[in-house]
Amino acid sequence: MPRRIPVIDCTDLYHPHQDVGDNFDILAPFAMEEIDLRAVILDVTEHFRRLPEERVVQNPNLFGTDPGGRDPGFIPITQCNYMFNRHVPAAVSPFEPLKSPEDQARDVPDFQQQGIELFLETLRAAEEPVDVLVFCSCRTVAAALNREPELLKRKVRRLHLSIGTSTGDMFDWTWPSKVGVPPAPGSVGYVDWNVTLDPHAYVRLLRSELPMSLYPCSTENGPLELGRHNTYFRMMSLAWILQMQPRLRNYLAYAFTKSTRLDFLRALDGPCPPDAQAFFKNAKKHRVWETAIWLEVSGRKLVRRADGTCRIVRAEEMRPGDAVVPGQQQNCRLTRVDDTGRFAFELADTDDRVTIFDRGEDLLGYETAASEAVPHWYCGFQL
Ligand SMILES: [Ca+2]
Repeated sequence: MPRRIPVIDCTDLYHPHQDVGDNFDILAPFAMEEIDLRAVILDVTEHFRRLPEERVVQNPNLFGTDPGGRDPGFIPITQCNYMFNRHVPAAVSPFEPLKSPEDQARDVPDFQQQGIELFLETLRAAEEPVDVLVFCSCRTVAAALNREPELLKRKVRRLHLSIGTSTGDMFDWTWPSKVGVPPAPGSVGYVDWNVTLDPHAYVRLLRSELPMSLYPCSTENGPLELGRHNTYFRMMSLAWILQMQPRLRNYLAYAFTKSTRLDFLRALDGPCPPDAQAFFKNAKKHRVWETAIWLEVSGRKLVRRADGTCRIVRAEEMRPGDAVVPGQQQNCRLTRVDDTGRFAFELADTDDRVTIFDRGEDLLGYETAASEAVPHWYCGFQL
């Protein structure tokens, strides 16, 4: 058994889901035996808890039509702990954005400080530096950094930020009021969703001295465009989920169909509900931003085999003739970070303190490979 990689996973995982991709993605660190998942920070934004008529402040950059009525994803995390027989702790972030990049969030209710405390406690207890993955806002990590900068300097091996916009001249441009997100393709200067959730927090981390790998979600045209430096790809079918290990399949059925069953652990046993079977058979699209991060952290590779099939494999599973599909981190230098979370970068040869995802120019090749390999990877997950 190789060294297990200690990880803290920050995710805006909700129940019922806001982006079901987070419910989908959290299976990966539980399932990969080389990943030692030490804690989950549930990133919560009050906007998505409230019903539309309850929202005092309308942020035009977040879905105004979002139905709200959800809570942090304790149910999916409990389901994962139950299925994988683990006791990974989870705690919530503050519910509102930081008020400045220096904010320590000490004025929020105690309940909402638990994520920051869990994050700091997990680092203190770690015998070696930890990889910190952020698939949401940077609120908890930034507040923790503001509280204990020396601790993070010693105990964070690297930040992996699945956030941001990869390209474009986006500076000195402000949102017109009443512009919804995501804006139509072609609109100028899209600021990524996870940045919008908490701009000060992202700016704080970008301007910090911590080692970090950047995995932008969006291009300047939005989150649903394939670009050289963003991680997005589409899967065109979910029928393969019906081939997964039955409990894992039922977990995804519960999440995707927003099941209202109160016996949320028993719901993982037994056959797949008919409505979920129909949903998976008919689903035509699933959006993914997270795979590149897990490949980087685990050291696994996305390969195209000699026979043309694409798989996610461990280094020792590589075969002669396997070609690694481009999608690695490249050293870079941040040349500008503005107060809204926009950044500019240039690729650099030497310093690897900051790196950025780079999948080259064959964007459809990456999507084809990833959308074939991820289902095989997930169907191999065992309990
Ligand atoms: Ca997310």
